[in-house]
Amino acid sequence: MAEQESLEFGKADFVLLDCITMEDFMANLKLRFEKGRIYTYIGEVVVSVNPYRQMELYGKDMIEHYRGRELYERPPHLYAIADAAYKAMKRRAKDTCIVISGESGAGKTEASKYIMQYIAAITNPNQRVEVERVKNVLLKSNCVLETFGNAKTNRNDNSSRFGKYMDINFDFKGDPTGGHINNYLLEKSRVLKQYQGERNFHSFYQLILGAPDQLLSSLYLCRDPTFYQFTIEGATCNDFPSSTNDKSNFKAVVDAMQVIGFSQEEIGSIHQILAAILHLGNVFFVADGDVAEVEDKELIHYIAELTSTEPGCLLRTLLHRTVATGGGDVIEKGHNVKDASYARDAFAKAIYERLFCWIVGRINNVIEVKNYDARIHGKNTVIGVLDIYGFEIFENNSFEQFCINYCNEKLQQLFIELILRQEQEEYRREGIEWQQVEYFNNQIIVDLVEQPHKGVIAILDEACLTVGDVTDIMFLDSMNLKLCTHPHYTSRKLKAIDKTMAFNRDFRIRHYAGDVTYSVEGFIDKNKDTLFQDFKRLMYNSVDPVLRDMWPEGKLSITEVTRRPLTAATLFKNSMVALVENLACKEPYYVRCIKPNEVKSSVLFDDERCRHQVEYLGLLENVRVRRAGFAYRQPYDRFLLRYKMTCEYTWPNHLMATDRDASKAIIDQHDFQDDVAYGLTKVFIRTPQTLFTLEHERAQLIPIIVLLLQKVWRGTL
Ligand code: AD9
Ligand code: MG
Repeated sequence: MAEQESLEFGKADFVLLDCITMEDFMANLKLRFEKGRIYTYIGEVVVSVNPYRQMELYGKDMIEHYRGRELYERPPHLYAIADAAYKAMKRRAKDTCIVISGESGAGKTEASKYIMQYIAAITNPNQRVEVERVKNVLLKSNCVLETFGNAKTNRNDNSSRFGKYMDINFDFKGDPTGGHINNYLLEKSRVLKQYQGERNFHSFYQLILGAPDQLLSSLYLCRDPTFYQFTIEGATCNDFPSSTNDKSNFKAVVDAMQVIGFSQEEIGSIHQILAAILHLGNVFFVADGDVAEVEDKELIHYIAELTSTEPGCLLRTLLHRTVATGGGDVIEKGHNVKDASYARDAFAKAIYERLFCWIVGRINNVIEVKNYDARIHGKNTVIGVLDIYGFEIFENNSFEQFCINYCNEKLQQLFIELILRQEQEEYRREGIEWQQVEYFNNQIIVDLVEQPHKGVIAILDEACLTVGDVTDIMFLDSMNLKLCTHPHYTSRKLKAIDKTMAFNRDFRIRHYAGDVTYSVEGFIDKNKDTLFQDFKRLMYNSVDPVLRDMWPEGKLSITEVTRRPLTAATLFKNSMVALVENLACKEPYYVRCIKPNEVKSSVLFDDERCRHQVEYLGLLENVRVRRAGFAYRQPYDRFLLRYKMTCEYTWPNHLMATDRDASKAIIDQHDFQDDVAYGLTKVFIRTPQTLFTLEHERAQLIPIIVLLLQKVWRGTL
C-alpha cells in the first residue's frame, strides 16, 4: 500500500489514478518504467514493460517475499499473479490459467518462464521424488522447445515461432504431478528462408557451432553455417551474439533432453534429422531433358544414411511422384526442376515440423498424468500458461503473420469477453448494479477471418479446393469480390489510388492492433501444405524408429489415400477455437506485456509506440471497466481483519450478528455510505480515495496499538 501512494514510483495500480486519461496512464507507465518498476496492476491484471536488462527481481528472496501473500500486500509482480492463480486453484479447487499477451519482443516468453519458476519454487515442500522429476521436466522443456521453436527475427532475438499452451496438473496437496504442452502452428517456412537479418531456428546453428568435432563429422557437416543454404542468411547476422550462445547452448540442450528422459539414440536421431535437413537444402536440381536430375549425388548418400533410408529410394522420391490414374493404375511421374525443388522444400519443412511435434509429444509422454496417478491422488486441478507469438507487423507479411495476427485477435476477444464477463458476473452474483463501459469489440475482425463461407479462411480454402491451377491472385480477386464492403478489409485492387500498398498482390486488414498489409504470394501453397505421399512412405519405411514414429500415415499407399487433408488455415482455426474454449472455462489471470522501444534499449521509453500498445490492448478501457464499477472489493472477513482498528465498534472484536454488519459499522463511522455497496459476501468500494483514507488511518493506528501492546506485555500499563 505504501507504494501505491508513493509519488516517487507512480501508482502501483492504474485504478488509483486520479483521472483515467491516456495522458495520465502514459505518464504513470513511463515514470514507473524509468524508476525500474516494470510491473503495474489494473486490478488483477499485470501490465509489464520489457526492461531489456537484468532486474534484481527474481531471486529466492523475492520468491519468499511473495509466497502466499495477497495481491495487494506487495508491489506488483508476476510472482503475485502466479501466487494468486495458484491460491485460487488450491483453495477453491478451480482450474486457472495465466494468459500472457503482447506483441513480438514484449516479454511474454520471459514472463512465462518466471511464472513457471515461481510455481516450481513454492511447491513440493516435502521434496517428493516424483514431483521433483515433473518439475524438472517442466522447467527443462522450455530450453528444449526454445531451441527448436525460436529464432532471431528482426523484432526479437529469441522470437517464439510457435504458440505454446502448457497445462500444469496439481494433486490435492497442490504439488505438480504432471503436465501437457499444446503447440500451435510452427512457422516452418523459416526452415527454407529467412528475411534479411533473421535466422533459422536456433537448433541448426547450435548443431553446426556447438557439436563436438566427432559428432559433426559423423553427420558430414562442416563448422560453417554459411556453407548451408538454410543457414547462410542467419550466419551473416552480425548483430547477434550467436557464436558463444550457440556453442554453449548445444550442450545445455543435450543435457536438458537427458534430464527430460530422451535416450541417447533419440538424441542421436534428432541430430541426424537436423543434419539431413541441412544437406537437403544444398541439393540442387539440373534439367535432363524434361525431367530433373540431382546435381551432387554425394549429398543423397549423406541424407539417406542420416535418415536410415535407401539412397535409391530417396533419389526416386526426390525426382518422381506416384500418381493414381483414373483407371486405378499407379504411375510414376518425373518432376521437372521447378517441381523437384518445390517437393524438396516441402519435404524439408515437413521433416522439421514433424521433428518439433515429435519432441513436444515426447516431453508430454514423460509428464503426462497417468490415470493411475489421478486415481491415487484424487482430484486433479490445472494451471494453464499461455505464451503464444505476439502480434506482428513486418515489412513483408505473409500467411504466417496472417495466422499469428488472427490468433491475437482471438485472444483479445477472449480478454474482452472474460474481463467484462467476470466483472458482470461478480456484480450479478453479489446482487450489485452494473454500468456498461464502451470499448472497441474486435469480434468484427475475428468474423472477417473465420466466418464460414464469407471469411478470409473460407475463401482461401475454397480457392485451394478448386480444381486446376489456382493462383494467389485468383484468391485475392475472390476476396475482393466478397469482402469489398467490409470496413476492416481493403486491397489495392479495390482502391486503385492507394499508394500505401505497394503491389497489386496485397490486401490489408485493419486489425485491432493496427493495419497490416499482407502479400497473397504463397497463401495457396502454404494453405494446401502439400507433401507428396511418396515422402511420407519413404519416412515411414525408415529404419530409424524415431523417424518412422513421426510419419504414421506413410503406411498408406497412394491408392489408399482417400481423404483430402484439412488445410493449414483450417487446422489452425480449429486449434484456436479449441484453445479459446479451453481458456474460457478456466479462471483467467492476465499479463499484458508492452515493448518500450524498437531498439531493445533499457532506457528508452518510446511514447508513441507505448501509447499505441496501450490503446490496442484496451488497457484504458480495462481501467475504466474496473473503475466504473467498484475499484476494490474484499470479502467481509478480510475487510474487517484489516480495518477493524479504525472503528470503536469493531476493535478488538465486534459483537454484531455478522461480519457484514460489522463492516457496515466501519463504513458508517467514516461516513462512506455513498461510496460503498454491500454484496452477499463482499464489500465493494467505488473510489480508491475511500480505501486510502482507511489505509492511512490504519497506518497511523498500528504503531499506537503496538506501543500499547508492548506496555501491556511489560506490565507498565
Ligand atoms: V515473441 O512474440 O516470442 O517474438 P516475446 O516472447 O514477447 O516475443 P521475449 O519474452 O522473448 O518476448 O522477450 C524478448 C527479450 O526481451 C528477451 O530475450 C530478453 O532479452 C528481454 N526481456 C524480456 N523480459 C525481460 C525481463 N523481465 N527481464 C529482462 C527481459 N529482460
Ligand atoms: Mg516468445
